[in-house]
Amino acid sequence: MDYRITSYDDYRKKYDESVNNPEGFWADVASSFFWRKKWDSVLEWDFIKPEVKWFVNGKLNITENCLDRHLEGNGDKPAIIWEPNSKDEANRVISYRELHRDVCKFAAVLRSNGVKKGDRVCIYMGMVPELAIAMLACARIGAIHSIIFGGFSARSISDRLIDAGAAYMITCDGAFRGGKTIPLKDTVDDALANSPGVEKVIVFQRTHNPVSMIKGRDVWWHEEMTKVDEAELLPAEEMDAEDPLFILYTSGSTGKPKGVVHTTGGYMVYATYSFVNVFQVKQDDVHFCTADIGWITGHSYIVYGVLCAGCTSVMFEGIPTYPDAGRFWEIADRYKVNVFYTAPTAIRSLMAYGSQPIEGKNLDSLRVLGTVGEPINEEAWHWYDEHVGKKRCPIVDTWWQTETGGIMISNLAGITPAKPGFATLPLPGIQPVLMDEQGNVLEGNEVSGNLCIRFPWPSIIRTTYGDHERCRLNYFAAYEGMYFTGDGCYRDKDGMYRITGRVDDVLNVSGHRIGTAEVENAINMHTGVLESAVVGVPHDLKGQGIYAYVIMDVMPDDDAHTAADILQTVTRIIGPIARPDKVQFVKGLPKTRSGKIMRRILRKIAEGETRQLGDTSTLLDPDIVTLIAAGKK
Ligand code: 7RM
Repeated sequence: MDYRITSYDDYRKKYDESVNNPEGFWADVASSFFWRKKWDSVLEWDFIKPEVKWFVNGKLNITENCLDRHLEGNGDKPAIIWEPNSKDEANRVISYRELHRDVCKFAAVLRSNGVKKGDRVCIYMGMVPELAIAMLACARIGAIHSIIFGGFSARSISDRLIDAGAAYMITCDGAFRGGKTIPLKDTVDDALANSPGVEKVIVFQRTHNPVSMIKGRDVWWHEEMTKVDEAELLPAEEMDAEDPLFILYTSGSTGKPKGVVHTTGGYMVYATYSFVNVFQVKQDDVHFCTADIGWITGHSYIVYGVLCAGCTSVMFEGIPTYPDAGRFWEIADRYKVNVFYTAPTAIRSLMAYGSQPIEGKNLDSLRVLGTVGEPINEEAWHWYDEHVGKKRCPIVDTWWQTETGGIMISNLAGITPAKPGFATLPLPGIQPVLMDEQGNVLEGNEVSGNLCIRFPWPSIIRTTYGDHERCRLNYFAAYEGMYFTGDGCYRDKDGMYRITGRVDDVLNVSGHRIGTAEVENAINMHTGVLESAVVGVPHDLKGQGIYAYVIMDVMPDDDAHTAADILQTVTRIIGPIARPDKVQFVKGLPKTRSGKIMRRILRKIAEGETRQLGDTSTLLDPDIVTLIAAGKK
């Protein structure tokens, strides 16, 4: 890992080099990976089309980098340490050699069930090692995985299955989460009733709750695995650097989630490079990322980046507060975790339990702490620093997105300075710019604007699956020749970046991205709803809460009852993460003459502001604002 940044001076030097000679810089980084064939050219790009190709004509398989490469020197090292939901169940420690064997075996299972290179495979599982095995097995044979977070509804699954044109699914009978058993297979069955394109479902048995297995379509994971010859380890498919590795759906400002496409070579290089540098990991480090693999954070920093770097990844099935709020700290002590990476929302929820669950825990193996997913408030930052890091662990505040594949702006642990509330400085290779609404670059410091990136990096989004124009419009059309992040940002006097939140209609609830339009569409499906408008409101634990204004054809007699029914509908259509925190029934919505909903006003009212609502003169019916603010129907 000779691309590791070792000092502040080295950071400055590498940053300059990455700007002045990006191709040379990235060729150096990429050289420390295993390629079946080296690239012909490092980069071809055009942000207008957009088209970006990294390591052109390079050939590789990411699983050879994650697994085979480590077998000789580190075959017995734990690749994954799995901590089950229940403390009464045994953990699992899976060495690189065992993981390699299981991935090869399951890859053979996929093949024998008809999966071919380029096929899309949807995965809907809980946090069990077999989830990592399933994704790596797809990568081994060149199938494109699309993981769907286990909290999504049947409807969300079928939307994604159809969009991805997936003929294969991998799931579990159920998942354990805290005190609950979640019937994943039942949800998949509901989803498949609306997406007949799926031919095969492979079911991993985790919870042993009864499930229905459809003849010819559904097969058991454990039965299929016994049919594979152990001795014959499946060789990896040779992939082009630009062959898609995975699709991951994420919310945008329209109602329909987009399938973000990442490709093999660039994603591998950047996920690993950012992992090594931001967390300053050492060869034998134990890394504990608390995200779910169903989100990009889990893809990059539980699976691909961590395994590529040859470290040990702790994978936790449960939730931070089960059976008590000391669970994370117990895991950290038990496995001698060196790097701990979580979200501000988790820190805030644990803060609420006070320092008692953390007292008596050692935590002296911890060396680096990280946060991701949303801006971290200063109170949470200091609590994390004092109680978890004992004021001796650097905290890295890592800003990035599903679309960026890896961490873009962050301090590097112990190398570059931290500043509470600031993601601080871009990694070498990343060129952020702030733009004003008119499309001018804001030069200099102490400025706020829309955050764009003006030069490609290896793991930039390549397309949105099945709709390239959508990718162009969403990310490359707002500012010509730039990638637009959708985030607002401030650059302070020292050139440090502070992410201020989304500037589009995307909410960030407990670090989960949810489009207001998505929630509105779900609400509008409820009987009797004529129209709705959803806005985000500050929320102590979740960062942002969801506030819904709803117009019914007949005003309800019992608001609470109807509101509860609507929440039920949203849960059924999207999933529990999208449930509004508050539903307010209204007679109308504040709209401009052109029919645009003035969300600015709705946000203020949701925050409890009833007087200073700003200019309402452009509204079609200004009186409606007074009614809404007064809570009148
Ligand atoms: C990794 C991930 C992306 C959105 C992004 C931001 C917000 C993420 C930070 C942050 C402030 C951070 N992918 N965001 N990290 N805001 N500070 N360190 O979260 O695609 O699910 O979300 O999350 O708004 O655009 S994501």
